[in-house]
Amino acid sequence: MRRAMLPLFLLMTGIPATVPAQSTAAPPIAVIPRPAKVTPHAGRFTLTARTVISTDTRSAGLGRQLARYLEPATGYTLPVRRGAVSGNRIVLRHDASLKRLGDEGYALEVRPGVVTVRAPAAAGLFYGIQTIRQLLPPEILREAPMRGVAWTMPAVAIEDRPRFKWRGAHLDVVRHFMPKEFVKKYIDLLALQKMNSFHWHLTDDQGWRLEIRKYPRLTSVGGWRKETLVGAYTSDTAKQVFDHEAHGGFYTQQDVREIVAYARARFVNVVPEIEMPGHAQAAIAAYPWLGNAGDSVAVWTIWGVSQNILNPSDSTVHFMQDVLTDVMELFPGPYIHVGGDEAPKTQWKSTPRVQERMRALGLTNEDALQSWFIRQMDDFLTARGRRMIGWDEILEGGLAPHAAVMSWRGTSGGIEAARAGHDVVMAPGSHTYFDQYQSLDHTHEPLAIGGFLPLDTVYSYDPLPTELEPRFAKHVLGAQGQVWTEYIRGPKNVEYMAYPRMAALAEVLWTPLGRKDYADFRSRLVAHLARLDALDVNYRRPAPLPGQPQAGGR
Ligand code: TNX
Repeated sequence: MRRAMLPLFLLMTGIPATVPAQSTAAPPIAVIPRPAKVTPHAGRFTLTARTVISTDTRSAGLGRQLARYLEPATGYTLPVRRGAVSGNRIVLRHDASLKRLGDEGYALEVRPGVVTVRAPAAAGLFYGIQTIRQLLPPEILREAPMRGVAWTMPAVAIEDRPRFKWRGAHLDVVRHFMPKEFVKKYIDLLALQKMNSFHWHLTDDQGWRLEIRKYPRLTSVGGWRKETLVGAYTSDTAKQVFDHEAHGGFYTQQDVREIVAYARARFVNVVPEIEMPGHAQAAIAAYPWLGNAGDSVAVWTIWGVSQNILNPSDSTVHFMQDVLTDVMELFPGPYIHVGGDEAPKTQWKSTPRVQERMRALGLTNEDALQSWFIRQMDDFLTARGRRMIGWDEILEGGLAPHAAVMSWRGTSGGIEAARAGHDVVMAPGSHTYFDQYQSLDHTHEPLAIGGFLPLDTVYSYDPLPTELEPRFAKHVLGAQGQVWTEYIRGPKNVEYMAYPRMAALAEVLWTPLGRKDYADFRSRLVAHLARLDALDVNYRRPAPLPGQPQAGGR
């Protein structure tokens, strides 16, 4: 019944994209995000079966990665050799003299016969490789051999480095579970666009998706919900219709190790999110003593903000710290996200045990109690060399200086946090919530949560708020795009909501402010959409700009 409500084209999942015609409208250097400095030259480089990849000792692994990227579509198994080689070649070299380009910057020279990528660090070489993938025809990204394509790139000199260091994308795998293989594809796309942070929303009211060894019920019970609300949310229970289908799934620790290693090989850091004290009903369903209500609750089957939140007892604190112990073992990155958003205090107010606890801790209100709870996690993580990050509500009631803040309720939380000396990741709903509609005409769009966030609005975003005093700017690490999946039921729908908006955000985060230009982005997007076609990404075709032909290969 619920499926019948969707436009037909969304049901056509799994159908491979048609081979795009070689784009004619795209400019020759159609790289997204736009590089900091581009100097075109005459001539072209041609990749052949005899091209050799030449590396230094440290970049041998990246050389093999480049060879693996190029092999499926070309059918060439390019040799990777250490040291100097002659003939048609792609050269990867660490170069300390390019320190000014920073840890992620690179210099790329494409000349007839020779391509050279130089960078002061491995991440820069990796990004140079991503640029090479984009300078070649879009078909290079296909998984099957492509006959009759000339594998050439325009001669050019590029010097490039990112504007922001946190270039992120979030994915909610709770409201709808996303298979491991898709998570990898999602990460691959981020890397192609030089994004480097994947925020994995793993727990919430509607499910717990991460295996924790000590607490198996988190996944055996918390990993599944009985059914799911159909259609748009209504608070009128008489009008709520359910699909009567169990929904769930979780990632084993082995799955997580695999994904983290996969991301790491693509210079993407994985930030796991374990929600507390709110958005935790699935954990309470698995272990009812974590809650306040006494009687057991089920994994939630509707959307919104649940009243069931964790109790602030010592045993609950220890339980969540145990969870974080497994999380730290699985996720080696510096940041651990503890949620902290939307924790209604109704139950804490009406539960005598919680009120007693509050008084015993010398706290005057429930916000201070939440702050205390979060502090227990911060101390725990900080003592183990990690950094806590949470949604901007963690600012309310005070926050340890080391903690970082993700600003979602507009940018004011982020500004306040930066002024107070906290590092901040901007994630305002107004510009970075990709669960919103991409058109005002909803009749041709899949059901979404609401709102309207078109491509040009995403592109217009500047993570550095004009009202923030320059001396605090260093605290703005960057921004990220959110994909909440209440109304996004699977991979193809995720792609539809995330693309091409994620490509616009990638440019917001990488390209120097002075080089941002929406019309120019749109002309490069033509080639980029052909890349997404080659990768079988179910993007939403953007509305044509006035006076321009329809973009995209489909
Ligand atoms: C608010 S943003 C939430 C999520 C929802 C989202 C829907 C945030 C920290 N919490 O639980 O999925 O809105 O847009």
